[in-house]
Amino acid sequence: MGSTVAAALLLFLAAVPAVLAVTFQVGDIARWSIGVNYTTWVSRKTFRVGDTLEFKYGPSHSVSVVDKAGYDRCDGSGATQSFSDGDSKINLTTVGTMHFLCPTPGHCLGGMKLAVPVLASASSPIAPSPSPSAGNAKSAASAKGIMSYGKIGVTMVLMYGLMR
Ligand SMILES: [Cu+2]
Repeated sequence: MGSTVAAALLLFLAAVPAVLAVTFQVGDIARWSIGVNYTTWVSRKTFRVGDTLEFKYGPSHSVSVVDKAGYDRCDGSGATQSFSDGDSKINLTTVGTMHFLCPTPGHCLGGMKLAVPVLASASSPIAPSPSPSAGNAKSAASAKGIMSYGKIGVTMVLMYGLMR
């Protein structure tokens, strides 16, 4: 019995990181191609450190990691990383905005540009915590609950004493 509980606990602990880290297929079923609004695609999602972007695309496309200036100008000449294997997985390792574009001439202007805001990982200690006042209100409420249980307990003991 004890070992079953321990095994279940281990399984749970092992499963947690897999649940927290997400792989996003860029563009979903539209993949990485011309004519997709990646600003809209990004706006519907939350990206965190530890997540992965997966770009899937045909042979006419590539993926370049650029800075904001390159993204704004559709200029891939300053790319820090480039991929053209058709299925590129890029880990989001730092907080901030990552910029991508397709360096094939005309494709970035055709919409193949992506700016992904990366937030701190959900398990990170720098993640926002509830405000102190909310925490106090919550503990006050639970203290009140404990007090009323205490009153019921005392009342029952007194009644038991009277009945004897
Ligand atoms: Cu392209």
